[in-house]
Amino acid sequence: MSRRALITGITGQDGAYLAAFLLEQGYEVAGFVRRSASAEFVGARLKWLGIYDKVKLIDGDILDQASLIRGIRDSQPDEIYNLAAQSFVTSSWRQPHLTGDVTSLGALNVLEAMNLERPGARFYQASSSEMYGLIQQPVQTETTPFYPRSPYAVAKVYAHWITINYRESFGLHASAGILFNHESPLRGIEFVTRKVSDGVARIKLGLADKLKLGNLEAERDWGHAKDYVRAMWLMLQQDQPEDFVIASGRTTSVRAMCEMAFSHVGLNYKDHVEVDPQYFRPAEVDRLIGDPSKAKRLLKWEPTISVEAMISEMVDADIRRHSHGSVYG
Ligand code: NAP
Ligand code: F7E
Repeated sequence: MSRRALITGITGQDGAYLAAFLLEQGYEVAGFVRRSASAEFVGARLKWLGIYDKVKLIDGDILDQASLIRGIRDSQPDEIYNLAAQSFVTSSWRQPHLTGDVTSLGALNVLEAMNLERPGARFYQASSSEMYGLIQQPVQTETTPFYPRSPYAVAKVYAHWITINYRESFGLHASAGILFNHESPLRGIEFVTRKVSDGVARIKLGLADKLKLGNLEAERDWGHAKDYVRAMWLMLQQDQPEDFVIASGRTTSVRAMCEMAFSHVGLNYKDHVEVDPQYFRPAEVDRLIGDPSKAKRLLKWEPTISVEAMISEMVDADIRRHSHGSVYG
């Protein structure tokens, strides 16, 4: 009999790639979808990957405990991946309370529902490198202290520790993956890599001339979402639940990423990028770089897609998207 997985956040970037990966492994895949007045746009990423009809979508909101309990009872999952979050850092200052509810207490709601209905299942929590914030060590590992710098990151610290607490309190097989930034053509347009790939495509096609960005000196350890969802699954295949840093081990500035994206289509970013202070953050995370040694050693996980290859793929996808007028490629 095939194994069953349940994903919160299945309509997001990672949820879509994870669903595709699990289907390839032979899983039955279900995911929670919250009510939207624009139902025709729900599941656009799943459609782009050609798997919309292969997954079971269950009505549920991470803030609605009863819907989580019902969904877990009905789908009887062997593995539960908690990816749902208000995940855009900038929005977390504009909607701090909502971010706290969804991103921190949402994780608690899923853990509680699992503990009540399916305590033998395995649980994955989507923790984030944003928790390191004002970095306390030059290269961040599983033991580096956290110093969160946004309401989003503070909420993720709660979700991270409540996952560990439920593992230690109730013996749940619950693991947290501390994932560094990962991107793809399915990345939301508000995040900087996708904003840049979309901007490059528009400029190349003559639809725009300038791209306004914030802090070009920020540095991130970027990888590809396809590689990172594989790591989530590998964590749940371990006999013992544990927490892992998933990163490439290399950091790139926003400026250097712009240079990669524009030069891919023969343009110079200096001719098009303008700094606009409206995109500066109240508190910035200047530099992140992760050490994935533990994941390499225990999970045998390795990233396979470089930041250059990923940015080129994203620019090409956005050029196709603008040429064909489709949402995702
Ligand atoms: P994303 O594209 O923003 O997707 C977020 C998902 O959460 C969407 O499916 C969204 O549904 C869902 N969601 C939001 N509020 C919800 C609610 N109240 N009830 C149910 N579902 C809700 O994020 P992502 O990039 O795939 O990231 C996945 C997870 O990993 C997130 O928890 C994120 O914080 C974390 N993370 C991401 C990165 C990264 O670099 N991508 C790194 C570390 C950690 P709608 O489609 O309805 O909005
Ligand atoms: O910003 C700078 C910005 O919004 C990256 C989420 O998935 O990864 C993501 O969070 C950097 C920041 O991602 C613009 O100031 C400059 O320093 O792409 P981002 P993020 O904030 O790192 C972590 C791991 C998560 O967990 C989150 O969920 O780029 N930047 N100019 C800009 N950023 C944006 N968005 N837009 C700009 O115009």
